[in-house]
Amino acid sequence: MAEAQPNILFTREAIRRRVDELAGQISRDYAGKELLVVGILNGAFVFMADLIRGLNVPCRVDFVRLASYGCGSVSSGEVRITKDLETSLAGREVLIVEDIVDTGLTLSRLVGVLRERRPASLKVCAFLDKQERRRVPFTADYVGFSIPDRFVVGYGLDYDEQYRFLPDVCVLDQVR
Ligand code: PRP
Ligand code: 7HP
Repeated sequence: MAEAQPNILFTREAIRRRVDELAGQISRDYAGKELLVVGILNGAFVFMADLIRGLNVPCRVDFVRLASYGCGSVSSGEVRITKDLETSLAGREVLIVEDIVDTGLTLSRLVGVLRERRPASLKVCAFLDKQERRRVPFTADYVGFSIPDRFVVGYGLDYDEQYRFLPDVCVLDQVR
């Protein structure tokens, strides 16, 4: 079978404009405060790098890596931290940055775990949101783009660890 060809859904220019808007909104919401921006590895690293460079408030960064348990391609909703944060969250304004919310399992679980660490506030900024795919209720505080149920790659998002380097977000529907 021919290899799947990615088709552009969001160009790098459209992404830049939207990320700048998000950074402006976040800067206004956190004016006078210092943020701790927590990126979820691996997918969020490209978005997070652009987002923090648009902020007008001071921020620290840290990263967490998660592994989800499941049977085949079906997630059980159990999420294990395989690389934990190195920063205490107690009393800090924490913003989790994620590349995509799909079933909602990853973020609903992570938010629960991090809330127990007593941050002053805890919000989520997701670059993409696939609401049709939710298996648990989850609403991000900031969303770059809502998208339909299409498999997308690029701008940090992968298929089997490929395509993360693409500067545009592309649809790769043939993989599902
Ligand atoms: C992907 C994506 C999100 C998660 C969203 O991570 O980056 O973290 O799935 O899915 P959910 O809402 O259904 O839980 P993945 O485990 O593929 O790791 P990656 O970030 O390294 O690509
Ligand atoms: C995870 C994920 N990773 C890459 N592209 C998508 O469309 C995805 N949905 N959930």
